[in-house]
Amino acid sequence: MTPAARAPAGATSRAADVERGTGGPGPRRRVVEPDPPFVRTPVATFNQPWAMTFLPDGRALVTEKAGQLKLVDVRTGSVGIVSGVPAVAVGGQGGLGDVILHPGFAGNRRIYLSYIERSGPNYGAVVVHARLALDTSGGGHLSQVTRVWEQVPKVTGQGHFSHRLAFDASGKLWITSGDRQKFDPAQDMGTNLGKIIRLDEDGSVPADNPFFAQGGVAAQVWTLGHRNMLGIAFDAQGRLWVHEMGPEGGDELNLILRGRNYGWPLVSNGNHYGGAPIPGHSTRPDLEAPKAWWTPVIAPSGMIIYSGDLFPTFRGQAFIGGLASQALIRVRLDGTNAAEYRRYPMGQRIREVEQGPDGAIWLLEDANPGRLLKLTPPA
Ligand SMILES: [Ca+2]
Ligand SMILES: [Ca+2]
Repeated sequence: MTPAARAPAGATSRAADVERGTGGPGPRRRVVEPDPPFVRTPVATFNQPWAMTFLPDGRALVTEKAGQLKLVDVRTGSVGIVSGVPAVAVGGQGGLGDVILHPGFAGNRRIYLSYIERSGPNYGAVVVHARLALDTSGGGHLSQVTRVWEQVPKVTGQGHFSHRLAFDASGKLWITSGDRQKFDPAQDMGTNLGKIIRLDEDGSVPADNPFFAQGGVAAQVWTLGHRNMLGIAFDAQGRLWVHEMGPEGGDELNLILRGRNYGWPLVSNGNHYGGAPIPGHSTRPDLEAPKAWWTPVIAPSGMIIYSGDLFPTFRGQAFIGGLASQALIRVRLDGTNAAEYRRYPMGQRIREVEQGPDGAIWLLEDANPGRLLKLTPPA
């Protein structure tokens, strides 16, 4: 068994200096950061957990791929069940996916879920909202389940759904829609596969979307040319960052700009599986190149851009969970540039990264049992 918690042995002697700007003219302050800069504490376990989000009361919702929505009291580790989740098609990379709160959750109790739906031999991601009622025994129930979006068309196979969700500061709903391992749909505006989607909270299409005039599913599209995007986050300036899995090499972190084409499958900094070459991003300056990329791959599966107080030296940096890399990848964002800064081995595939209300960082392991880990500064 893994130890319950691991102290950063020799943290002081192996301390790494981290530079931090003072925000004004004058000498930069030197801030000493322990290495690693956090201790990890397991809090609960789940069956292949996929995503989590915190409620205003400090508890958290956790999705499990097999279709269960759980409510965890992170102070005690006790876990309850939220019933009323729609039937989910489980298999391959698909099942119950992301969970986020409506920006007005405190008043309307509305959450958003993504999951996979089957139609005959075909599959596709759908997004619904629902009203969450909590009971007094540590669980809850969903009602008024209402569909807001779906992948078009449903196709065979159970990979590359993406289906990560986020709200921006203006209340628009963002959805990552993967290429479903079908390649060409990412460049086909007759589908919403391989795209980043921007909608109003009820699923209607904002008239200022870049392809609104084309109608159909094209009107939903903000950007195209994407592969499999499992992390989406806004920075403090409102810039949208999305990471995507490359094929054999070429994982990407992209800065998302209105109406742009991010190249898949025309260009990639990786090759097809088996080695067949794909032209690199540098061959097509008309297509948006990633701000950071990884070969060998990290298999990025979830991301936050840190904004809390508990880790002052983390602010404004991205933290990405890695599946194949079994690591937490720390990326420095400098305006519109990005570069990996540190990599922390976690010994398990990391599926989800979340920031708690007190600034702690929370991770979900992609396993059964998969642990919920709390990362806090060393004492
Ligand atoms: Ca989350
Ligand atoms: Ca690309």
